[in-house]
Amino acid sequence: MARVAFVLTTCHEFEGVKVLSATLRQHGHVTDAFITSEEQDYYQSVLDFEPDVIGIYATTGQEKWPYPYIRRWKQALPHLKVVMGGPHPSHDLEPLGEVGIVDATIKAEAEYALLDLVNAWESNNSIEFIPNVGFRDSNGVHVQNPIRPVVGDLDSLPFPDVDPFYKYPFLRNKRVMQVHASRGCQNSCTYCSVGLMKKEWISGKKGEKFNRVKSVDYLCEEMNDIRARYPGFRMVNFGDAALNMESGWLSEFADKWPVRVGLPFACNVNINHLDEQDIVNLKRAGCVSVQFGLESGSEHVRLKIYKKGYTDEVVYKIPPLLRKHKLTYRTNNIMGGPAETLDDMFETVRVNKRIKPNGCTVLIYRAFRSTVLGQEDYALGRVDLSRDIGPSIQHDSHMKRDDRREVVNLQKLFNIAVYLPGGIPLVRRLIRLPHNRLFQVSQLSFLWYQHAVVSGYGMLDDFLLGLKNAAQVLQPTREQKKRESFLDHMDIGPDAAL
Ligand code: B12
Ligand code: SF4
Repeated sequence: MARVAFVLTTCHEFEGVKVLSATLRQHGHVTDAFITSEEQDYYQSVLDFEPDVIGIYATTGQEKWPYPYIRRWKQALPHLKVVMGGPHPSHDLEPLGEVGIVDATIKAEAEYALLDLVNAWESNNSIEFIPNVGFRDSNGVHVQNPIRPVVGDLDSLPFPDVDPFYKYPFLRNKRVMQVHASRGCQNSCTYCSVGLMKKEWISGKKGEKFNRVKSVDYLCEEMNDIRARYPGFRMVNFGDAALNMESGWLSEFADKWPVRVGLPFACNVNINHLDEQDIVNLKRAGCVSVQFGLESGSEHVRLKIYKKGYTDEVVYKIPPLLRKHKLTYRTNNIMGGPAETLDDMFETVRVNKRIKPNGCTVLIYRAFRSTVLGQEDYALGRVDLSRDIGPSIQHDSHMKRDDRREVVNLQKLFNIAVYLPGGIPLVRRLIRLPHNRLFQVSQLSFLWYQHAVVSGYGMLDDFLLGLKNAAQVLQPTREQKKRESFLDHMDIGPDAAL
């Protein structure tokens, strides 16, 4: 029996960690998760747990924050092993360069790889042949083992383990519970890691699928298992790329969810695969709000650069149907992608005005090496390597652009341009001004209202969540130190509704 501590700096219930924890517990190990904002003395809390293994979940840019803690934990617990998983080490073995800190990485889905690794460390066996694992060989060379197939049947996994998260009063007492019904995505947008995941994680063998859904029965049982212990939740937010992942699933869901669970919910949808009957089913099931990625108002940028797959026809067809069935909807938008001009970005404003969403989330384009477009950006020298903008896609651009100031300001003032009468000419002038806090406060206010009221997450919960992640999500970078702001630290994933 090993003791495994997951260390996290974002105040959120992580589906990946929940499932890893459940799998380890199912096999006799002891697990817990530690969120920086929720602990009085983070170092001591983890130390008191006496872990044998520390697991770090890392997106790119968010891998280094626990290193100073780990140095101290390793001094106090000389046998301690550290593994890093998640999107960053799945595409980059660079963390293995942190000799004395990271002992191994895991690429892709980690349920059984982590179990094998923990078992091997516990019994002092070699980790060299464990599929998915990355390690330093005896010459110090970084080796990535081939990966095993992704979990084929999500129902074969134990229910995600919420206890390590709901031990925290803030997470268990908030209004909205975070849940996942699926893995994968129908799209392969070039700015998102999903495209390369599909290529690298799926061998092409018959029966192997990247897009998978939990059965409706499993999902309802999972929910009722959680609610039996944590009855306070008033609403569910599905973090999936799209709840309409598999044809036919929504109809069964609409039959069973209201009877067996009965909580209202918000979710993301894929508008290419959404028809009126799906919208009726969503409504019937208790959906109150959906979110989808428009990303760019320019059809050229959306289809050719981002390969989003949504034509203008679809973009204009779905919103009236959502309004007809009284579902509120929010769009996700990106500012400052490669080949996108300021006029294209104002086209994104205009399309939003036309399709009348109840809210617009706006992120700044960031080139990740784990994406098709990001790799192209680095190869073609479009990224300003001298700029350290931290991991966020909320506050600044690291692209080489002459109009960077305008792009960053437009992201902050986007909602004013969309919702204020005469907003576009006003914002066209304002974006030439230096960055300032007023612009950030404006963005924050819209975001807060849209999350809290439109999507139903609750004013106080949403405010507190923002504050917690403001303090804890990111390590300050050189530039953040210069102009630290609450908004920069809001934690919003692309197409992942908060
Ligand atoms: C839901 C979601 C969110 C949610 C929840 C966060 C989360 N990561 O779970 C919220 C809204 C909070 C969010 C925020 C952000 N997100 Co987000 N998010 C997603 C999304 C859509 C699904 C993630 C998910 O739950 N999948 C289902 C679970 C079961 O899979 P999983 O999390 O990958 O976990 C498996 C493995 O990764 C691994 N694993 C997970 N944890 C651990 C831990 C250890 C120790 C080990 C060994 C393995 C391991 O095993 C798990 C089970 O198989 C993905 C896109 C995608 N489809 O993957 C983007 C994605 C992860 N997000 C991304 C980004 C950029 C962000 C933000 C940085 C955005 C920002 N604010 O600037 C923040 C970062 C916050 C954070 N700490 O994660 C990027 C990461 C890209 C990269 N290369 O780093 C992704 C890949 C989308 C993209 N643009 O490509 N996000
Ligand atoms: S951005 Fe969203 S829709 Fe596009 S591939 Fe990623 S998860 Fe899917």
